[in-house]
Amino acid sequence: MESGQFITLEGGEGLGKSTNLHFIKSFLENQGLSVVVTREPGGTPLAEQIRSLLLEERAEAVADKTELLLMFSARAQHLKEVIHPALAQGQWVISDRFTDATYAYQGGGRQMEVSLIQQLETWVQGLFRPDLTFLLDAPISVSMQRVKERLNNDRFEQEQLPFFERVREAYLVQARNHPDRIQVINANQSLELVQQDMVAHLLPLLQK
Ligand code: Z5A
Repeated sequence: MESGQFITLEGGEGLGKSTNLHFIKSFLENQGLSVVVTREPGGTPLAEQIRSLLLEERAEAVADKTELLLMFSARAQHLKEVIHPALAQGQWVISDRFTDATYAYQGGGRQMEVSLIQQLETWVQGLFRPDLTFLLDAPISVSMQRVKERLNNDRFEQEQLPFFERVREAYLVQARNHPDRIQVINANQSLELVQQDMVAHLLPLLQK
C-alpha cells in the first residue's frame, strides 16, 4: 500500500522544471517530509543509460517507435527501482518529467497515435498516475529565449518551431483531460509568483 505522494513537473525546455523541483523539495522537507527527487528519462543506472541513448546526437535516425519504446523501457525500470519503493516507504517522490511528456513529445511532437501511448501507459503503469502534476506553460518564444545560450543542444532541442508548438498544445490537451491532477502554471512570470502558485496547490496535498 503506497503512502507517499508522487509529484511530477512538466513543460517545455527552460521553463523552470529543474529550478522548481529543488524549491518543492525544500518546501516539503521543511514540512518534515522525506523527499526523493528524480527525473525521466532516467532515475536509475540502467534508465540513465537509456537516457543517453535517447538524447545523444547520432548519425543513425532514431525511429519514432524505437524512441517511444525506449521512453517506456526507462520508465518501467524507474517505477520498479525507485518510484514504487520510495512511495511504499512513505517518501514523497518528485520527478522532472513523467508520462505526460510522452503524450507531449511523442504524441504531439512526433505525431504518434495517442491510443498507442495509452496502451503502453496502461501496460507499464496499470492505474498508477501522479498525485499532482505542475505543467509550466509559456509561449515558445520564452522557452527559446531561456535555452538559447546553451552550447550543446540534445536531439530534442534541435527540433524546429512547429515541433515545439505541437508539444505545447499536446501538454495543454493533457491538462484539459486531467484537470484534477494537472495544474497549469504560468511560467512567464517571476520565479517568486511561480512558486507562490505551486505552494497553493501543494498545501491541500499536505492535508491528505
Ligand atoms: N522526453 C520525451 O520526449 N518523452 C518523454 O516521455 C520524456 C522526456 C520523459 C529531456 O528532458 C528530453 O526528453 C526532453 C523531452 C524528452 N526534451 N527536450 N529538450 P529534460 O527535462 O532533461 O530537458 P529539458 O526540458 O531541456 O530541461 P531543462 O532545459 O533543464 O529545462 P528546465 O528544467 O525546465 O529549466 P531550468 O533549468 O529550471 O531553467 C532554465 C533557465 O531559466 C534557468 O536559467 C532558470 O534560472 C531560468 N528560469 C526558470 N524559471 C524562470 C522564471 N520564472 N523567470 C525567469 N527565469 C527563469
